[in-house]
Amino acid sequence: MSYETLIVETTDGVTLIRLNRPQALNALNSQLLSELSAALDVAEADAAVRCLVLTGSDRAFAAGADIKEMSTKTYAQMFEQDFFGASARRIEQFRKPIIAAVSGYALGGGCELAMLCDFIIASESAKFGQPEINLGVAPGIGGTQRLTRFVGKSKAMEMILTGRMMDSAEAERSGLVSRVVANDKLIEEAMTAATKIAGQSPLAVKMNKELVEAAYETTLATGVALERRLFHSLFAFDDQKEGMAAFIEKRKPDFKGS
Ligand code: DAK
Repeated sequence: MSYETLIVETTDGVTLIRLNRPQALNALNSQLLSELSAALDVAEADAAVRCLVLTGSDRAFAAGADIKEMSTKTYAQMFEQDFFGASARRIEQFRKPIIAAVSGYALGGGCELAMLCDFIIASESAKFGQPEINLGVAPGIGGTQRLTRFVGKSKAMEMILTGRMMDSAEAERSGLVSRVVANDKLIEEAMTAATKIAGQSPLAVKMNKELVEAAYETTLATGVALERRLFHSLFAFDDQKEGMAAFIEKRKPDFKGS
């Protein structure tokens, strides 16, 4: 499949997707988001793909939704087209892990896109923000909800109401990103993490992902009960026998996804 706004390559079970609209700092327009959904469909259907890395350029992960595309839209058009709704749901429902590797600006829809991924690795140059207030609007792909869950009410409220950006050190301190790496090591570090995930049991990976996601959607008691059930169910798979036998025999496991 070929794309105009993405560069997609797969190596050793990991698909690396690069947002590629450099002239607009990777601003998210309808074409880019529909190509991203198509690339996710391809990756979901391919059993050889076990993990994804989503990245941008050194200068920008994505500087937000494309303001030039959005500026003249009417309420009726936004509502009727369910603007960005389908693309956001496609990412939310993607079952394999996606790591966001963020350098430069991750603003507005770009920050929201990074937060839709399963975790974020940032480079030292990363800058996160929800500056929609400066345009007289509000975040529209979950920013008010997800940023608040990541960094707490006070910091989220300040960032969303003032449009202030957060640098990578602050983003790590406040729990928005899992870690910060040198600018020239970003892709290498993200690919190393993704390759590690790609070597695990794909069944166990999906169940672990679902369990961590459930922590945001359920009560503690319900989440813990779900975890116990899924833990039990993992004993139905050959991969559990293989993982534990490999430990006992002091060898590397060979997970088959069965
Ligand atoms: N959209 C379109 N073009 C953009 C852009 C954007 N978000 N950000 C940058 N560009 C373009 C610039 O217009 C410029 O293009 P030319 O003028 O050269 O043609 C080029 O990228 C380079 O940008 P600058 O010249 O501005 O570069 P600087 O280094 O000076 O500044 C900057 C970089 C990132 C600080 C600045 O470009 C900037 O402030 N950009 C806008 C950031 C922003 O406001 N982002 C939030 C956008 S609003 C919804 C879903 C989602 C959303 C809304 C609704 N629904 C589901 C309903 C999301 C909304 C947003 O994300």
